[in-house]
Amino acid sequence: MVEINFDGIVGPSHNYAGLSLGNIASASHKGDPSYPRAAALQGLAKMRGNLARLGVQGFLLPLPRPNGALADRLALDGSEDPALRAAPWSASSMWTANAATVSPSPDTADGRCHLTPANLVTMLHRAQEWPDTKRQLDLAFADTAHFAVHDPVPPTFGDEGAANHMRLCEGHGSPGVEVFVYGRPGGRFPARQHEQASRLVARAHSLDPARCIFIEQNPEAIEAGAFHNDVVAVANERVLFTHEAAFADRERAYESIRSVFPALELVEVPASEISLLEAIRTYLFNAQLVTLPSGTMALIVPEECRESPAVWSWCESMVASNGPIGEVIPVDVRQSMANGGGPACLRLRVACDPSTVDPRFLLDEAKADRIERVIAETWPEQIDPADIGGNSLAKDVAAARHALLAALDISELA
Ligand code: SUG
Repeated sequence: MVEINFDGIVGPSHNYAGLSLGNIASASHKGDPSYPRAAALQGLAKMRGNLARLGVQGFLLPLPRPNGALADRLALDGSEDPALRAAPWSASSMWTANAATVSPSPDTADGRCHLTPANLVTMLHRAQEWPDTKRQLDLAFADTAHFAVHDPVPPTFGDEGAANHMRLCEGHGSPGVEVFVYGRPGGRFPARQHEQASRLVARAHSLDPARCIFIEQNPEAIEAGAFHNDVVAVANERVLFTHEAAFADRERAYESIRSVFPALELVEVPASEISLLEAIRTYLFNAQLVTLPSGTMALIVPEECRESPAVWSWCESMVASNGPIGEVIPVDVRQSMANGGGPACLRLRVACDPSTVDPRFLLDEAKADRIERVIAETWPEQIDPADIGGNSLAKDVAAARHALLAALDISELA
């Protein structure tokens, strides 16, 4: 059993429409031209790097866009807010950390890996994702002897998937402690993950209640732009890497984890070293914390971290300190970052036996070459805000996705 990262391939309609209230990067890049081809190639380069490092890598495909059914329901006639017009075009499914919450087999009562697609109800452009996401999860994890794919949490209770969920364990194949982090509404920005949604997912996945922990996000962190907990904390095996301002009551949060998982190794970054705003600007915590085959733990961070003197010098001293995180590896995912999606947003972690997954969703070098060729030939080079809604772009975007499905032989999703 290994941990597989399923990265979302950045879709051909990737654009900056400023759709996510409370996501500082999305708001500040609203109206900028986007570069879908470059964005998808950046994501693919990250996948190739991790395939080489970890020996296994999965992917999920872009969803059909523009979403004609949603466009019809919005009664678009040109008089609407441009944000409404842009919603059916969003490539937001690239951030697969929001595709589902995953509980691997050692944690569940029936010994299967359980996945619940996130309803993403807080944001219109994201709420359209789950039916197509579920279709894809049903296909990739079709082996019902090993996987159970649930229906999403019913609306009202917002659920944002793995971005608000962490798992602590001795190794990916050992029983884990699952940590669910929710926000309380009432602040300037929406609290996207509801406590009842987290509790419902834990029950649906038949987790041992004694090994589930529910923690409130710090309202100050949400206010500062941490719209998901994975913007300020990440866990891998025994390690929790977190900003000190991530949780509403940090001492109690750490204590409640330690009480069921005494082996916890906490790496906490104080605000005096890296301010909450700098952590959110650079996305230091939206990193992939992975165990390399050598046993060393590596933190895969956005390039933006290397450019920040405060963040980079902290990383350098962390590596020198002989702590649990032995390496920091920057990657360039700038096109995604400009919409608030770092290396961790772009991947969904599934701990399982790779032979139980539909092999069409697993990457190898030859497949990466094929994907790269399709992107280079068919993904739009640039999208300007005025292009959104146009027929010719709609045709190009749909044709590009179909070319990818054909190249990967996944016609079920056409
Ligand atoms: O939901 N951005 C995404 C970013 C998701 C990041 N994921 C995690 N933290 N796991 C969001 O806010 C921006 C779309 C736009 O503005 O066009 C957007 O949806």
